[in-house]
This record gives sequence, structure tokens and C-alpha cells, in this order.
Amino acid sequence: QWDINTVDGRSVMVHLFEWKWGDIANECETFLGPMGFGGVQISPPTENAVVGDRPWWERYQPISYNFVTRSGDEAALADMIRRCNAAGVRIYPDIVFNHMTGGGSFLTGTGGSTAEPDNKQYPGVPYGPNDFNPTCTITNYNDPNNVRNCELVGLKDLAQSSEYVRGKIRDMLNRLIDMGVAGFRVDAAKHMWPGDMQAILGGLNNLNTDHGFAAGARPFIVQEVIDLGGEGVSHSEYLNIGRITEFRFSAEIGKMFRGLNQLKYLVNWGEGWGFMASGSALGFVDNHDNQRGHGAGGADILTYKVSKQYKMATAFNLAHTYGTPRMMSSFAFDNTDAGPPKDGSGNTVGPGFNADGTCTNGWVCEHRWRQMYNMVGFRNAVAGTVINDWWDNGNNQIAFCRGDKGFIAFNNEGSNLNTNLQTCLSAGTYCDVISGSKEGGSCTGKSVTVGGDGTANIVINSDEDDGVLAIHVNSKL
Ligand code: ARE
Ligand code: CA
Repeated sequence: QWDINTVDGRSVMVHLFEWKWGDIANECETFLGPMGFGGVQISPPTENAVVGDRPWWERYQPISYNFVTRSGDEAALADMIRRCNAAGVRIYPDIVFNHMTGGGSFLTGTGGSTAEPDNKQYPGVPYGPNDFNPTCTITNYNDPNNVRNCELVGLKDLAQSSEYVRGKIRDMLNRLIDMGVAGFRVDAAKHMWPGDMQAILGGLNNLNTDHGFAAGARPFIVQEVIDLGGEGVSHSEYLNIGRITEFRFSAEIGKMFRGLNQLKYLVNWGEGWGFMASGSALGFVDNHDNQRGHGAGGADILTYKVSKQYKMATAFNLAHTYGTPRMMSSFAFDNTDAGPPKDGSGNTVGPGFNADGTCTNGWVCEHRWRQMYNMVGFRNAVAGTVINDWWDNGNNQIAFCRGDKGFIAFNNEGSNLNTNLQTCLSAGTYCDVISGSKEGGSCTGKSVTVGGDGTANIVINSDEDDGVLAIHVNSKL
């Protein structure tokens, strides 16, 4: 439940937030597979309550366990999972089972199911009043009972202690496993008792070997537990269940590349910073909540809106050995409630693509930025190596090698980086995959000449678009 179950040679997960299933299937075949992405976190597939102006967060208000949402129906979901697996790209649904939708006397879902949240009636599952904890409101994050047994922002709190509820959740997850998913992001895990989660998740099927998974492979689990320290619930209670979102990673990397901390301190990034063990962690720069001020991390979080720093932080995440990395891919927003781009009938309008591969129709598609997808190639190329030959200038310029397979440098200062550094690579000329790409036998960006002693002159001017330079064995010209 800690292994992300990617195909060999791949390692990076991207969250295609609010994408439609058909668009994800195409993306797996035409872009993610060819670029070496390992997998996709998808928005919750379970039917949700339709909310007035269709905010993104309606997806976190389940009304039944039918797989019908604005991303598509069950047939589209199954087709997407099959096509992505065939392209070597794994699928990880975001799953909401702490609660069912609140918010009114009578609601209708994206698949036509109805609910009476005030009476705790959800005939689409079915769930009734006895399947929920008594109504109370989460008001005290220092009290584990309050956090786990009361309602998160008015969402009706399921009693996962009940065998019946456990069975309904497990059946839904097993349907997805049988369709070929590789694991799950478990929403609001800190609001559920670890023992209940264990009881549900321990009973899951093995992954489906028809989709290329090894016999006996267990679903990858990443639990959303926001723990910046000092609350009644600790991430450590969940370590034996699966991986955990390391929110301190997101908050600290934001401070770092916003210039509130010096890059030289990244030398012991990870456990050295008091983070959970690498093998337990999912590392990310931003997620769908904290990129828009929900969740945790506040104004320190980096997003696509501060693109230079964002690309630097993402490159660091992908170049570093700590945790398993997840990349965010967004739609553009000003209003923090706004849902994905839609037509007059409220249907999601998926991305189109410009000649350079970037997205149109209001989709940011960070994963299609050259600096991002080329770092996926970097990570795949340096797999199995450690970090060595760390260098810093005592301030905000750093560099390190990944064994003898890759080298990366960062400049977050107002002055240029121009110095001779050990790259650990064999002699030759390499294409910097940040400023350009290796195309045919030549480089569309900066070239780096490595001498027989492994050193090279490394230049990152402070006025460049990107404060990173990265070269690796597969970018040798
Ligand atoms: C919406 C409306 C509410 C309304 C509710 C019910 O905004 O006003 O009462 O609907 O009608 C998302 C949105 C919510 C939204 C919800 C349901 O963020 O705004 O509510 O969907 O539509 C806590 C939890 C953590 C949670 C964050 C957001 O611990 O689990 O809050 N994150 C997940 C998802 C969210 C999702 C939900 C959970 C619910 O990633 O996208 O909510 O399914 C400290 C604590 C944290 C706490 C944080 C914020 O940092 O340590 O634990 O996070 O404060 O309160
Ligand atoms: Ca709960």
C-alpha cells in the first residue's frame, strides 16, 4: 500500500484535477505515456450533489457510489482506465468516504440520484440515519473525537465503525480495483479512525492482473492527513495504513522558493527537517485545496500563478529522493470557488492544445510545461541513484548530482550563477532540459560541456525565465 505500482522506469504522478475521463484517456495515449509519466490522480468518480454554480468542491459531496460525475459515466471511466493502463499510465481515484453530502432537505446528484441530507437519507447507496455519527460540528482540532466523529463543514459523517458502512465503502473501492485502478487518494483521512480505515482497506482486492499488475500487488494508498504539528490528530497514527500527504513539504518548499528561507538549508531536506520517513510520504508543491487557499499552508504555497518559483520548486521535488512526488495540473481561476471551464449547460469543456503543446480553454496544464515534463524524464533517468556532490554558495545557489546519471542546479538570487561545478557525468555535451529539449541530435536550449574530470561551467543568470538547469544521461547530445 506504499508502492505506487507504476510500470518499470516511471515514477511521477500528476493530478489532472477535474479532467473528463475521455480527455484523460487521450492524454495518457498522446502525452503522458510518451513523456514517461507514471500515473494520474483523478477527481472523485462517485456521484456528487449538484451545487448551484457548479463549484469544484461539489465533487467532495457524495450522494451515491454510482460512477457518474461531470467527468463522465462508468463506461467512460472504465474505458479511460483501460486505455491509460495500456499506455503504461496508472490511475489513482480521489475517494471520499468520510462523509456524504450535507446541505439541505432534498438534493439531486450528477447521475440523478436523490438525497435528503437533513434526514440522512441516501437511497442511492443506500445509507440511512443509522449509518451516520450523531450530528455535531468539528470545532476543535485538538480533540480527536471531535475531529473524527463530528461533521466536517456540515458534511454528514459516516460511521465507519459499522460493518454495513465498511462493506459499502469496500465494495465501491473493489469495483474500481477490478476496473484496473492502481490505488487511491483517501480524502479527509484524519477525520476517520485509523482502525476503521484499516478494517476497510485491509479487505480490498489485490490489483487486477488483467491490467498488467503483478499477482498479489496491493493498491497504493495515500491518505490526506493535514498535520503541520500541534493538533490532536497526528499523521503517525496512519503510518501502518499507507502513504500520507506530507503537508510540511508543501508549506516549507513554498517558503523556500519564495525567498523566505535560504536554499542552502535544503541540504538535509526530508527527514532532516522533521518530515515523516521518505517511504511514508507523498511530496507535493501544491494541491487542489491549498493552491486556492483551502486546506493548509496559507499564502506560502506556490502555484502556477508564480510560475518561475513554481517551476523551481517542482524541479526540486522531482530531482530529490524524498517521498513519492505528485505534480498538480490545474484550470485557471480567480474566484477560489470556480469550477472547471464549462459550457452554457454546465458541462465541463476540456482542454484544447496549442501548437507548442500547451493548453487552451482555460486549462493551465502545468504538466505540459517543458520544464515540468522534462523533469519527469530527468527523474526516470536517475532512478536508483542517491544525492551526492552537494554544492551551495552559502546562500541561495545550490547544485547536486544524482549518482553519475543526472545533475541539477538552482539559482534563487538576484545575481548570476556562473561557476565551475562537479556534474558527476561522463565527458560530453549535454542539453539543459529546462531551457530547452533535446530534439534530434541538437538542443533547443542551453548546452553544457562536461570535461573529463566531470566538471562543467554552469550558468544561470538571474534574469532567465527559469532559475534551474538540469542535465542527465539521456540529454547527452
Ligand atoms: C463546501 C463549502 C462549505 C459547506 C460545505 C457543505 O465550502 O461552506 O459547509 O461545502 O455544504 C472541499 C472544500 C470545502 C467544501 C467541501 C465540500 O475545500 O470548502 O465545503 O469540499 O464540498 C480540513 C480537512 C481536510 C480538507 C480541508 C479542506 O482536514 O480533510 O479541510 N480537505 C479535503 C479535500 C477538500 C474537501 C474535503 C476534504 C471534504 O481536499 O477539497 O473540501 O471532502 C487546518 C487543519 C486541517 C483543515 C484545515 C482547513 O489546517 O489542520 O485539517 O483541513 O485547517 O480547515
Ligand atoms: Ca468522520
